[in-house]
Amino acid sequence: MKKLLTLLFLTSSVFGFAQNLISNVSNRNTTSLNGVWNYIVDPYETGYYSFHHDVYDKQAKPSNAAYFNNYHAVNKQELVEYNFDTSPKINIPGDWNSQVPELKYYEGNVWFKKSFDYDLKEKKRLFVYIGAINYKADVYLNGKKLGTHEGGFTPFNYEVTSIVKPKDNYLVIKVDNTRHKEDVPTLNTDWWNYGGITRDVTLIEESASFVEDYTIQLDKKNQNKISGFVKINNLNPEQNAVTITIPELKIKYKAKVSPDGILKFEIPVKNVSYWSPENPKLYQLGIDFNGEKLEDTIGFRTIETQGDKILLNGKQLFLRGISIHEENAKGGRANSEEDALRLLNWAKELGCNYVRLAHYPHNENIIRMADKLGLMVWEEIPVYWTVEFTRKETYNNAQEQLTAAITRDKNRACIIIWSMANETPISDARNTFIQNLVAHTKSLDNTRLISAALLTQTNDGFGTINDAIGESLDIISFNQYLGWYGGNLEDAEKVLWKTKYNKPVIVSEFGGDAKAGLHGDKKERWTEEYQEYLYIQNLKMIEKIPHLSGLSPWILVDFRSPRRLLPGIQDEYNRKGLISNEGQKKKAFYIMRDWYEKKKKE
Ligand code: GCB
Repeated sequence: MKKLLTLLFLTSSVFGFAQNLISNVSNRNTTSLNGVWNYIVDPYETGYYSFHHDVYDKQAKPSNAAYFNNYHAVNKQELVEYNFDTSPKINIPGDWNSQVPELKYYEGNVWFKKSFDYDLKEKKRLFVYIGAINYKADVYLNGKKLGTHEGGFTPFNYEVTSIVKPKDNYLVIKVDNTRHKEDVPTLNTDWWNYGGITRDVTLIEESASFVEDYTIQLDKKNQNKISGFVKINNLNPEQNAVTITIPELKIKYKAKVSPDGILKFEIPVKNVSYWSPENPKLYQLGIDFNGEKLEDTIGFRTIETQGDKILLNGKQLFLRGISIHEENAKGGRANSEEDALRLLNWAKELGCNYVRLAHYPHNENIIRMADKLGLMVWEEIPVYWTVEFTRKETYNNAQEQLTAAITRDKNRACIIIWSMANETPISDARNTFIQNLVAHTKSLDNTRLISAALLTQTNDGFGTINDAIGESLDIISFNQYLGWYGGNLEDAEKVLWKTKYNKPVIVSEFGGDAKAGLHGDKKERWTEEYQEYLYIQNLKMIEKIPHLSGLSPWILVDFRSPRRLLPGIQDEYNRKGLISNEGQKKKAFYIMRDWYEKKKKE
């Protein structure tokens, strides 16, 4: 067994890939490594490359100069040019831009170190789980490389069973948030490139064989059946019995896991109280395996389209939404439950039953909070504007981010839509890229709807939605900015929309900037009155869009963006929020709230 684990570890460290993702971390036996970490800003990657640019972690002989070795001089004569323990401190999780004033604009390399003790009992296994690092992470424990991970908004984990010691472990992570054309996202985004370890770092302790992942959902075609799988990590064929319990539904289902470690199941159910915004019912679930119980709270609902309608639990509904970026009250990356409540309570106040979490997978806390509060969710990956659609590695990167998001969140009833992309320019390569993502999503989860925020054209008083990728999507979503990037607000009502698809339509974005507290004429840009008028006029037009099934105006709260530089007005904030970053509601907030109030009564 130990040999097998060592082999597994060696394989992963040689190739440096993240291992199978462990899901439902918050209900496992964990130790948090959040808190104060030391950091070293390393613009020249001095701790990673020798002076002739050889990579230290590929050299046979460990170098004391490599930062991941966390070396300390043994006498006063020795030359060592770094020291984590006397380096500055930072809070993890947290981006460096909002915590360290000198690093506000920094894009590059920073090393982080956390020391800890851990008493791992015989036969137990230990994993390091990292919620997200933006963008690239090289992770080392006690000088050994665990792997490299790319993608700023998805979790990953590594087994450290054979490396961890009872005392003085040092976890060292090199984080690089340099932007590259071939990455996902690419060079250009309308949000701040917050760098750092932006989500929780957790140690997970497990037995030799354990429940790594599972899915449990109402069957898409039969509401009297729950189906899914349980996946065991390192199955021992002698101990293969799993029991799934949902006491409130009187379910106690026992079965044996097949030798490949997977149990596929279908369980009949009766009298389910379906999850919905009005009734966000979550059931207590238990998965017993080898004398250990993994718990979760899970809601059951169906989501489907029929012609141009969206049906939740068989009933038509309108998505009263709002778009949200993952930003906290201080202008940094959000992560905590408190951050989630701040944003989602505002969405509720606006009258929403739905949120678009743009433009990348948000943290798990906000997803779980939406599940509890009864807010349906659109989850997205950062295939934003342009990426290198013809490049295979770029596709693989996008697909990996999608896989991690689905693996983490597939048991949350709140998630109803997986979004593949935002405002991507039409080309054959882009179509293939998105079609492949759609096929991949369906292979992992066939219970939810698939969409992408598309671009449209408005000509001669007509708006047309004719992007060919619509064929592959369940919902036709598009962003449009009439009265902000073009078009005449007075005439908004006269603009008529046409689409060739008999599918539900969502206006995934519309809006305009206003500086909270700036007042003037409705024709004066940046004033609250302009934004208010823009909402009034856009809503008159939107009401008439054929097949309209929902909206997510852009955006709930003003957010930081390096593209928004107008002094005295934008000051590095995109001001399209209905609420300012300081929490002040703008006039348009009330227009949208009243419209949703009216919509509720229809
Ligand atoms: C868009 C993008 C969004 C931008 C927004 C804007 O179409 O999808 O990320 O922030 O426009 O404010 O221009």
